[in-house]
Amino acid sequence: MPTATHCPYCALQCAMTLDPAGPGTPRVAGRDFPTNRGGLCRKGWTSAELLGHPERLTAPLLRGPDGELAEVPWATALDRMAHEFRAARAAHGPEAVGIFGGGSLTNEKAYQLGKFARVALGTSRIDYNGRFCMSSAAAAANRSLGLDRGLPFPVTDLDDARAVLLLGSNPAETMPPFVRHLERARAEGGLVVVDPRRTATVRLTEEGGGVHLQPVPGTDLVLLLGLAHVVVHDGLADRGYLARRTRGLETLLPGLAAWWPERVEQVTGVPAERLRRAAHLLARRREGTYVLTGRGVEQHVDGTDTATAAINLALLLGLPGRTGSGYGTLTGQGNGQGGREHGQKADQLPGYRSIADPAARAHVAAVWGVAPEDLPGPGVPAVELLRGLGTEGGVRCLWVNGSNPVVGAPDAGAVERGLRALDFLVVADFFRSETAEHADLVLPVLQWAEEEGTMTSLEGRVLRRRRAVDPPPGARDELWIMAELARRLGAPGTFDPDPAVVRDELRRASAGGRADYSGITDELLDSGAPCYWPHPAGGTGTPRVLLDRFGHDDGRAVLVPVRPRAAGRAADPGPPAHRRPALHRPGTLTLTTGRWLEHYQSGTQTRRTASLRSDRPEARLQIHPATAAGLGIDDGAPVELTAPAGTAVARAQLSTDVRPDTVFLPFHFAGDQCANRLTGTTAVDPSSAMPEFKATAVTLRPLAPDDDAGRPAGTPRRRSAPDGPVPVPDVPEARR
Ligand SMILES: Nc1nc2c(c(=O)[nH]1)N[C@H]1C(S)=C(S)[C@@H](COP(=O)(O)OP(=O)(O)OC[C@H]3O[C@@H](n4cnc5c(=O)[nH]c(N)nc54)[C@H](O)[C@@H]3O)O[C@H]1N2
Ligand SMILES: Nc1nc2c(c(=O)[nH]1)N[C@H]1C(S)=C(S)[C@@H](COP(=O)(O)OP(=O)(O)OC[C@H]3O[C@@H](n4cnc5c(=O)[nH]c(N)nc54)[C@H](O)[C@@H]3O)O[C@H]1N2
Ligand code: SF4
Ligand SMILES: [Mo]
Repeated sequence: MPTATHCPYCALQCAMTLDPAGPGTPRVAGRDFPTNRGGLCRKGWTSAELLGHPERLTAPLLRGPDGELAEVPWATALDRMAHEFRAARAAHGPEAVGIFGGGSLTNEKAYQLGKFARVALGTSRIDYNGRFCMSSAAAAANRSLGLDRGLPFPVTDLDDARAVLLLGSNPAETMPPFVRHLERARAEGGLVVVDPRRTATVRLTEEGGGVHLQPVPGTDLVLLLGLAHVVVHDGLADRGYLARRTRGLETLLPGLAAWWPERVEQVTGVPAERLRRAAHLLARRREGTYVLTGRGVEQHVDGTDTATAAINLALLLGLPGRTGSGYGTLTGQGNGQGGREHGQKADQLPGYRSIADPAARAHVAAVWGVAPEDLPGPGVPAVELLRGLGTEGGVRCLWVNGSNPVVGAPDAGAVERGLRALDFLVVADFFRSETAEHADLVLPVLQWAEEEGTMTSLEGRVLRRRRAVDPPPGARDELWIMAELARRLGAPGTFDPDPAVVRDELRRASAGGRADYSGITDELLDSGAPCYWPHPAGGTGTPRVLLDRFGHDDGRAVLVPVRPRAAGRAADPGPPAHRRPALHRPGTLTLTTGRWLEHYQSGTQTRRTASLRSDRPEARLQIHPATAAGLGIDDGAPVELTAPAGTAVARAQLSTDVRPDTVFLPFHFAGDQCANRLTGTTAVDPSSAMPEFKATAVTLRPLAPDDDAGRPAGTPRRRSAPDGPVPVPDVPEARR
């Protein structure tokens, strides 16, 4: 019998059916659903290949005295894990035990993981890979709009859009079926894309007569101030809306005055005329205009302020909280939305509640059957948690569940050193990821099609993930693992292995919170009715969540003035201080990173998918031909990239689609092709703790072909990064 479910990968959560009948891989078919209308991308089509993959883990692996991982029975594995948790706690206190979760986990698992950390381990040290994803967008939306729901309206609202500003987002590769919703805007010449590269999304835009703005990476805040400047100074702002629905206009305007388009051009490289044209286009189509952000503008050390500037622009145009226009951000991971609502983020409790709020603590503690004062306070964000691994006062015993930080986290070389310094590392995954290779204990878990649960998609809609096939013998569900561990640790409260029971508890824990799921019953989910949060018990769901009022107490949105951080410095004899430093240091280029269509994230999954791997077997460094010529780099030749954090190697792919001062490397590859060996953690966004993924100063050096000869793709040239003191990188002033 075919089972109706959703794709395991991104937040679009395309609907599919899985038919396990017959030999071999279950058959995948697209299923009609508002977000994907039967469409799937290559990752979705090939997703079922991994279910019966030969490298699938089917027994726990424990590192033996010989240093090798070897299969052990589950009871041995769980006894050992509980023993190590207890030992670390006894020797160093509860904060020495930590959990690193992920945005691919179901709501039930994310919820239980947060509860497990606080109740069974008594630690505040839990955070997750979503910190590297949408934390800046979330911080900005909370601050300006009083609510963080990726899209506060259904995706299908975009079908009627006549103009869409896409900021640092490349959905033609990262969410292909989503692009259909932009068709009207595209055909009417209403797409405006801001990206330092001419991407597949930019090509679509150009074909429709839309506008591509191609800034220097990391200068989006200035670009957005420039757009807002034009809107205000050309009389395009919606004064009536601003008076009715916002506050703070008077604090915003002075900061815009100085950013006239010609000045913005000097900083961003975007021609002043194009900027004006874009602003007027967005204002002219006001009734059908949307502003959407992606990781390209958010994954910066000023990501929160940049997302705030995008919201300010949308508010000046009068877009958010109305039907037929709006602001939103495109959630990334399959459950990127639900994953941040239910408690695996260091500062949050279920229902998008703050762990520092006494009322929230009392409510959740009552559901969990513990005393509020027994719940730990806020923990530390991902970068800080990873930086402290194995140190005095840091985490000594870590459980990674749903992430591959050796590839996906910034300063991946330092992450590897941290993992090696741990007393004990447990990794739960269905494959031996690069992080699992460092583990003392590996726990084999279920894949999406083998489990039951719910996911919350990019539009805040809760969806059923259904079991379509039987798991391989030996793999176990994380809810069962947590139940077994809780019992061994003598944890208070209940840890039920049944997802339906956990879901019911999640509903109660979320009741009254911002992300209230209490009315989203199993019956409602099964009926196929759209279930958008907030959905209080006895009430209805909320597809358009900001229509009547914004999330702040007075119902208004706040115009928060933001400015380039270093721009206020005293007159600088050199180039403008707010320019990204990479550009002013002779010989350096700006490295930006991101995604290809064929691979997903750290690549654990898609690098094991035969057709995707054969099409995209290794990393390629996108570089402008003029830049390459200047450095003596030929197309296809190996190049070494060096940044303060480390080095990486990739073959060059010459392309005029990237700015000459910028190079692009996908982050899907491991070993010395790992882009995150170059990204640093010396600075993070002060509001969201987002590291800098999208603008790193690098130098390039062509490698002699035989430097690279005989080395299969992705094999480290050293087995590991050198040990010893970590050199303090030279961080330019503007980035501190
Ligand atoms: N194929 C595929 N799809 C995915 C994923 C995947 O790994 N692979 N991951 C999913 C997840 S978790 C996420 S978060 C989403 C991310 O989806 P996107 O946000 O679309 O993905 P990225 O490629 O990280 O970044 C988008 C664009 O930002 C541009 N960019 C880089 N630096 C800058 C800058 O400084 N300013 C501006 N304006 N643009 C910049 C890049 O050139 C890139 O084209 O994709 C989801 N979908
Ligand atoms: N340079 C650079 N770095 C980036 C980004 C970038 O644009 N540039 N983007 C960032 C973003 S947006 C994101 S979201 C992160 C992602 O960063 P990672 O966490 O490194 O990425 P994933 O590959 O999704 O890792 C998930 C791991 O968990 C496993 N897994 C999947 N589902 C489950 C499950 O249900 N249970 C368990 N136990 N395991 C599971 C997978 O097999 C995989 O090994 O990367 C960030 N890193
Ligand atoms: S767009 Fe996202 S959800 Fe849809 S098939 Fe592709 S990876 Fe899966
Ligand atoms: Mo993400």
